[in-house]
Amino acid sequence: MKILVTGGAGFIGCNFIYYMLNKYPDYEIVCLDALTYAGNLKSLSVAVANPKFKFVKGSISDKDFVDRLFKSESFDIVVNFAAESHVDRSIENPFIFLETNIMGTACLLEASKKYGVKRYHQVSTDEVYGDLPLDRPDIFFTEKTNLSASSPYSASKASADLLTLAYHRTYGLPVTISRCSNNYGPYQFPEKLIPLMIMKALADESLPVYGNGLNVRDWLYVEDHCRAIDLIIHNGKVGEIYNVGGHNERRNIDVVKTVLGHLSKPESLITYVKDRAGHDLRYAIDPEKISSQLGWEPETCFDEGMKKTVEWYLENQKWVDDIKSGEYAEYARRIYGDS
Ligand code: NAD
Ligand code: TDX
Repeated sequence: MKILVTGGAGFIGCNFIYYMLNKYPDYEIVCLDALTYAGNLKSLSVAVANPKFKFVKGSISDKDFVDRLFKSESFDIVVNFAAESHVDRSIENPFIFLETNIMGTACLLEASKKYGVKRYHQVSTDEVYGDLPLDRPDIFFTEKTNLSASSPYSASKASADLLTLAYHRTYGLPVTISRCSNNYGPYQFPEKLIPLMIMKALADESLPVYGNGLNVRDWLYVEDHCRAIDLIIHNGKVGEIYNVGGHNERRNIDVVKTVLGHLSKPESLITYVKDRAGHDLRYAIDPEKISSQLGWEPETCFDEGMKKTVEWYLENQKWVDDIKSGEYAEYARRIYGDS
């Protein structure tokens, strides 16, 4: 079995690569990643030493390059993690999100069709459903919830989902889609809430909480997401969407206080700042389908996951310092050149 993992130098992709190399020592894994600001080759340093793993630098939006790669490698399965993933950046500059998340997905779908991959899996997000009201804790996103994206990021992800389903309906491409809630864990780029707050608390800097801090996110430890994707690509039904989440809703302010608690830092570091434009109020996944059909359940509870995450960041401060200094970007240029 040969699997293409795109975006594998990013947070969830690199966790997925380690998960798959450990679980399936006979599988070959090829990682395609453009090494944008969010891609870090150092996250894959252990994988690079594995003879079953290969790293290829390139963009999923480069149609000819993607075509050549698919022709030469004959992939059985494609798992597309590659994306511009940060909502705040999409508000600043939407166009790169459209280029990567929509056109990049189109290039992968086209090559998957042309070279007959057995499964194309699109890693999507619960943000495609928009948001839920704070005063209705009884309602959740199901796979049948209407698409209602709020940000350029989520609109680009929703577009990619529609394109993926269209390739199934029109060309018979064997696709699946997963829509997961907020992930946290090792290797997450420190622009996202949890690692940002860990790094700022460690430096005794103020912790910027958007608006009133009452927005709710549904947090899942990254390894549980990886296990869900593994189950879907092996046992999921072609043409289907699977929501992934562990019924772990938290208000942002409570997540930030949990981080401070783990680091024994004072709550006086919290600073309320201007709200995010179009800020989604609440995300909450109903995971009944993946649970009943594929037997998936989350294994890591929030307390344990947060403990492991904080410990990882404490033990890997050099990983973060290199990102901050831009050192890893220079390293990647040295290894792979500018192209
Ligand atoms: P990330 O930003 O940490 O990583 C994205 C990776 O994609 C980086 O390595 C980057 O270099 C690479 N990339 C970007 N543009 C590329 C291009 N044109 N060609 C090739 N590679 C490119 O993102 P993440 O948090 O790991 O998210 C991975 C996927 O999971 C995304 O599709 C995201 O929408 C989805 N997702 C994320 C979360 C979450 O909480 N982080 C939740 C649900 C779904
Ligand atoms: O400094 C901050 N202060 C703050 O209050 C940041 C960075 C975030 N927040 C808030 C905004 C959100 O309500 O915390 C919440 C989480 O923010 P992010 O970490 O930026 O995640 P979110 O916007 O919820 O999107 C994430 O989950 C779904 C990922 O970034 C997406 O890629 C994924 O699809």
